[in-house]
Amino acid sequence: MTTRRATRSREGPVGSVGRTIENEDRVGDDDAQKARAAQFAADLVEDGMTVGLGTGSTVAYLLPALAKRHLDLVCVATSPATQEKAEELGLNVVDFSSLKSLDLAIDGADEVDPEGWLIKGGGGAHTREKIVAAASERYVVIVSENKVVDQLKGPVPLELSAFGLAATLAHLGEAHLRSEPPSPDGGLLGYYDGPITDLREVARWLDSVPGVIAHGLFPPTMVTDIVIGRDHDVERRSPKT
Ligand code: DER
Repeated sequence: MTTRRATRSREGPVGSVGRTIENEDRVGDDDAQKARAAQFAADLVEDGMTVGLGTGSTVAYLLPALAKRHLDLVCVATSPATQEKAEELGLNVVDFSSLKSLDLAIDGADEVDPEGWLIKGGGGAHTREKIVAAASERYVVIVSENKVVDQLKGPVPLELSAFGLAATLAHLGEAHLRSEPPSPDGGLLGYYDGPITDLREVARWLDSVPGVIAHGLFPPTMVTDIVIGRDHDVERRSPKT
């Protein structure tokens, strides 16, 4: 079987939730790797925890693995799709408006570099994912090995305010809108297409543009564990902070 490249589609994550770890032999290599990483992360969760649930095709393997543990958890979801699936599986999902912090969050990523910088947001949920990551004591990133790169390539997902959109795009220069519906919070989804050689500088600059609600560069300081699913095992890395 061939290993597929990472995709940036909003389709798939929810649809693939039915693929469980038991039938991983029947799915592609990267799916089996995602399932393995997801199972490893699900086993890190302890009874009584508050847990942030990410979005995407890797998290789609996490949800059933977590539900099967029948733990007493309070979960928050980073997207309506995750919320719907988690609730279907019997996980207790609450609104993320009153919890001040979370014990643990688990999420996928589009790209992971050797320092632990991430690109996220291929699924359009990076604003909520970043809020959840920042509120979590421990942030575990689960990926198949094709997500691990020597250098982040981009483009960098953006969520943009509709107000002043033309001015924001002009300010960003190399950026474009995605032909996708807005985020659940009403922001427009786009990509920053410019060079991202100096990640700290690009992240700082994108943070400084008022019309950018959030961008998909997540620094290593936000990440506590990177769990890489491989063909026969998982590798757990700590980011270089
Ligand atoms: O959209 C996102 O941020 C997702 O978490 C993405 O980064 C990972 O999605 P995947 O597990 O479907 O590759």
